Amino acid sequence: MPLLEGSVGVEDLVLLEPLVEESLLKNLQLRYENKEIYTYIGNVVISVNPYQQLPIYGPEFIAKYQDYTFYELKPHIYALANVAYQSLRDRDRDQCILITGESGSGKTGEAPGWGNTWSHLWNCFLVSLQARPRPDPPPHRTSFPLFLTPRGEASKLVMSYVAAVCGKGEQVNSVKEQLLQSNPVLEAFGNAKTIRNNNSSRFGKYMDIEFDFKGSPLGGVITNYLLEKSRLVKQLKGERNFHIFYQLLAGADEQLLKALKLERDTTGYAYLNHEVSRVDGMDDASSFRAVQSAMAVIGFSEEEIRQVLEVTSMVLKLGNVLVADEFQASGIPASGIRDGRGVREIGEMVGLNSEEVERALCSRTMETAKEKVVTALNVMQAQYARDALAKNIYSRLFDWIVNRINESIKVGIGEKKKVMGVLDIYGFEILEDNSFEQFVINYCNEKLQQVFIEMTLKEEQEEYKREGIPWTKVDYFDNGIICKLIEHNQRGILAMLDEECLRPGVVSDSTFLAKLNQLFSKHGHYESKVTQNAQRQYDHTMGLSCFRICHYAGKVTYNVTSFIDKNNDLLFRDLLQAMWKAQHPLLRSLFPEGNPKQASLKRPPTAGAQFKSSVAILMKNLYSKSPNYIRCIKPNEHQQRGQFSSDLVATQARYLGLLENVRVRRAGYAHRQGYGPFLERYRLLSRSTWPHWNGGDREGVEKVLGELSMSSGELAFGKTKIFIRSPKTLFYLEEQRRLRLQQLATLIQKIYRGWR
Ligand code: AD9
Ligand code: MG
Repeated sequence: MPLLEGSVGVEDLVLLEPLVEESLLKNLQLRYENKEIYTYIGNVVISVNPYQQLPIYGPEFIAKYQDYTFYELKPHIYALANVAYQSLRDRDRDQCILITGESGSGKTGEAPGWGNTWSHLWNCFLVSLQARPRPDPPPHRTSFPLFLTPRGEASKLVMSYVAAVCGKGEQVNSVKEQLLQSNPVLEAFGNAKTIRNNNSSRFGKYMDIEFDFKGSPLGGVITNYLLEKSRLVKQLKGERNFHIFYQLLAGADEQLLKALKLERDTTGYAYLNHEVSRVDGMDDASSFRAVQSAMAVIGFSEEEIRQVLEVTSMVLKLGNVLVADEFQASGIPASGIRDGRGVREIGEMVGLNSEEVERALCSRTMETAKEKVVTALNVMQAQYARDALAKNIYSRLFDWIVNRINESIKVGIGEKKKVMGVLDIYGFEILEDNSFEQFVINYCNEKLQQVFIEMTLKEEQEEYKREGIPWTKVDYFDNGIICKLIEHNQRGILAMLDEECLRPGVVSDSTFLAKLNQLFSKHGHYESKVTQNAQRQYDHTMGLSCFRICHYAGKVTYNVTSFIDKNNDLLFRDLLQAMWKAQHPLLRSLFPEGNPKQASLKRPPTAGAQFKSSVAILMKNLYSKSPNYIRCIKPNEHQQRGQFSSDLVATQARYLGLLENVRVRRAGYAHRQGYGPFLERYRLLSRSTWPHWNGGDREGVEKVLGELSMSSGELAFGKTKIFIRSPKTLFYLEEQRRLRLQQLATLIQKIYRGWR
């Protein structure tokens, strides 16, 4: 199947010839233009966002993909979901599906009536549980002569399993419903309109879906990563705050608005960007009702929903708390709340003394062993404290919501379960100005790349072992050195950052950078102005406050400004204690460390340390499962159908390591297929197996390949599969098959004419 003019390109990039970036892009483009948005690299699915509804989804398609093996139908995520699900159910192997790609590439978001990777996967799992008769032959086989339709072996396993599932349908349905309804809730609180995507997930999500031994869903566990809380207090031009604020203001009835002390008009709120309050195609008011009912389905009580909305509205109102200059009697600048109404309303809603809130916002208490010293904050510091408080409350609320959902969907201890993990996480990021957030996101991607290479190789190795075929060593770029540069416990960049955050004395972003420059001056993957100058390299693009890391996907320059602050992520103790004193049960529960009795002198872990440990847990989790990959690609910057920007796709292909992926896949045996499907496809090439063959599948394949006089080094006969080393051999087989089909078609026409 080489790339042919007028064709739709190769379905599997393993078959690409020649294997270079240009041909890879051309192939994806050709397919995209033909509305073929999915392409394989072996068992990896590449998905290019179509930005239009394609008629390739829904129960019929799911049913079709359930009935055929991976390579029998056109590439599709249903095929991947099906393999993962069957492997989980029938081979008892826990699975994980890793969906990566940059913002807007099609990992999660939901447009009305459209689809996306996450929701298609979901539908696929859920429909997998419904019985249906075996469908007609697959669509892209219908042009084949009739006698080439696949054998009709109905899967007894599936049927017996489905029968069992149907027996306790009600319970299964309620679990499915709860799992499904977690999406609108998380999206309301964790998604926002950005310039790149109207419904962008501003957090990473990993969800373990747990099944019983028969494959029925039991429940799940969601883990969230790094909510972009800076969005809460400031949004870029053309972007919005998290959806929930707009949904609440548009959808709440008058009574609720009054209870929450809110005005409907979004322009009245400092934390909401005034130039965009509405998003095309999004109905905030009806989304609000959907979120409320989703929360109810998940099991939030009315009281809990009310409290969540109260805290949400408190955060919104905090943004309107005006801090103004004041002067102490001594003339030292201080700050005070200008219009006390906002603080009073907040106080009334969450049961807080407004004077206490004002004190906590405008001053800071330093405690030593002997005394307490209260210092006044100036306006800048007080505004900073207010915003820090709002961000802190919101991100804790988000964590609380995730935990609350988990409580509802968790599976009882002791129940034996099989697990399907689905990871939807931000892809590699290179922005114009890269900060701490990009640094940790890219660190996570570096780790995922490591998992990807190691697991792909491991998976290959295991498959060879299973099939009794000798393993050939594969050379690849090991990015362990970059991971170590960032995460090494004593000498990694994150450790250095923590050390600087904890060091007494004057610390700043520049002392942190100086430390890095000293430590990594000779590191092959680290650069800065200082290390460049030392090597007499003069690079005008490198700023004085920057360092650069040569990631596996490319070089990224990070500006260290605010690294210390963002890593510290500290909230003054006065604010913690004030929140804990609230009579509002939910708000109070978000700040347990505000309880003076529980306040420990131990510092809470830094943002970097927390992220590193959650990445470590994620990696451990992924390593314990069989991986399945969906690599999402955004074809253009304008969210437009039909546009394919080669430059943009080239960058993403590099970040996703697609060429490396194809190389690894091709290094051993480029192609493998079960004997049954292989024989079905090629048996017309041998007189022994065509038109009738009564022997076993493996002997049949031996006969076909024997007659074609293949070189023995090209093939390996595994226990259940045939392995083909080079793509050329497969091209040859395909070509022979095409010629033979032509011959047969001509023959049929002749016979048909003869009959007439
Ligand atoms: V982000 O990292 O959360 O900012 P995602 O999740 O990668 O990003 P998303 O799934 O939100 O992107 O997709 C963006 C938009 O593309 C969706 O809102 C849909 O309008 C559109 N989309 C994505 N996938 C498909 C699809 N398979 N068919 C049709 C799609 N439209
Ligand atoms: Mg998303």
